[in-house]
Amino acid sequence: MSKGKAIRMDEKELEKAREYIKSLRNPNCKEDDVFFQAMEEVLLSIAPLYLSDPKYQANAIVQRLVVPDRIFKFKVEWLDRNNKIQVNTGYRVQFNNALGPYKGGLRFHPTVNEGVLKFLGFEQILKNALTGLPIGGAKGGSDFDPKGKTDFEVMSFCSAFMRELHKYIGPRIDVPAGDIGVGAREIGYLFGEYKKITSAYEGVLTGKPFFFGGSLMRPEATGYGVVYFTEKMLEIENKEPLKEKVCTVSGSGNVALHAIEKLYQLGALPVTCSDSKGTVYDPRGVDLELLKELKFVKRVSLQEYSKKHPEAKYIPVSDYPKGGHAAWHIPCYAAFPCATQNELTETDAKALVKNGCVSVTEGANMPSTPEAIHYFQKSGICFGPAKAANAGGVAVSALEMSQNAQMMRWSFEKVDAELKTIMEHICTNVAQTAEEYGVKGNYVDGANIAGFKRVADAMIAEGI
Ligand code: NDP
Ligand code: 2IT
Repeated sequence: MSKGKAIRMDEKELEKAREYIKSLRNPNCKEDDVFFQAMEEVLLSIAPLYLSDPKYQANAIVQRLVVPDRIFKFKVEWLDRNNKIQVNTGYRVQFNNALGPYKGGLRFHPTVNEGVLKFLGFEQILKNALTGLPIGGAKGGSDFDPKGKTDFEVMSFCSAFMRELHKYIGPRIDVPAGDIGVGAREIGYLFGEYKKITSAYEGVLTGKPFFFGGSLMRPEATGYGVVYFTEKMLEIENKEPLKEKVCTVSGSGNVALHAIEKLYQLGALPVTCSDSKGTVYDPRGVDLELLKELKFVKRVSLQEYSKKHPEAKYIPVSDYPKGGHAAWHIPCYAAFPCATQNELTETDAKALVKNGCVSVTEGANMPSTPEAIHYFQKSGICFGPAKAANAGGVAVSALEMSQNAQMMRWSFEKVDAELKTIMEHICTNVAQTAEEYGVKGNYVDGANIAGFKRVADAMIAEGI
């Protein structure tokens, strides 16, 4: 039951808030579109809290929260397989450390720019706050594309990237990890270079391979956590669990593969996966072992899937529904966007709802457009937003930091149990916060308010 704390903005106030957000941006900077998309959602969500307590305004929390503490931008010069010099741009956005050392992944993808990393860093602040663990928010990366590169080239790039990045990070300062294009291989090379430069064997990166300091379960954590979150959300919302239900998943990277793995473990039937070139629809259930081989070992396109399973359907991007993604047009009980930002549009949301989908949980960061989220909420289906639902990855990263600091290693079972507890706690906290602030069932507002409150209260207590 609502505790009556809710103070909603009327249309005039909403317009004022939108004007304020607009005033912060340079309209010529298209790069910032995704950052402002993320910021607008948060600022509109937190109004009931912000308006109910004058301390947030008195301490200029919004104005301070939307500006990163600092952004490093640097040149990365590296040698390719032909000994030719290549040049890329590297970044680290240290956004906010009110709750702990800066923490967040590194993305290596040609679409990386400052705007993308500001959006990811901003989301990371509230996500990390929701875990309840002592970690601040950051993000980094490069426009380097690991696709098609040899191991030597990836190593050469990672070493060059770390030659700059090491100046800004440290186990109590800023602890990067993986994201798109950065997995155990890249983290290994980055760690090796950091060690050579500093001579320090310390937990400066998470997502390390297990045999030199990584946590068991870190590779699985984001995908498993997304599914744990969904089970809890379905329970709270009195919906049937995932067992025996058809599920659709996008992506075929770290998050997607482990979400699929956990769905199988719970007796569900994941029937799709995708990459940047197309979608596989296998009605008997996606062949997980084949997927792992194609994506983690051979690193090839999903088109190869049909060679072993000619009966599965492969839908190239060119055949996608207009304005949409093929995976979301296949009937399912629960959907899991796990590839990238804005991959699930309003067109897709309408198709999902029309086909009877009951729940959507975001494994990727901000995969649903604002219009799609609005449509889900209007339709009354369960919607688990990224910053709550995919927090399992960074939560286990924080557990890796703990293990490194203690010079200890925990068992798979212990980390898995911790992860499940953390995800269930995040889900319950978000649902309760939404109810408390008069928006019962709205997990977007619940997550933004709960995350913001923890960060804002710390910022106030720490002063300027
Ligand atoms: P990976 O690099 O392992 O996989 C990314 C997947 O998404 C690949 O299947 C890739 O296809 C696809 N993809 C990437 N960019 C695009 C694009 N522009 N259009 C279509 N498909 C695309 O990354 P992760 O699985 O680690 O990350 C996936 C998402 O989850 C990201 O949003 C990331 O920020 C988020 N996330 C990751 C966490 C982690 O622990 N790794 C934690 C929390 C969130 P292709 O192979 O063709 O490039
Ligand atoms: O978006 C994310 O939460 C991540 N890429 C994981 C960050 C981390 O520090 O483990």
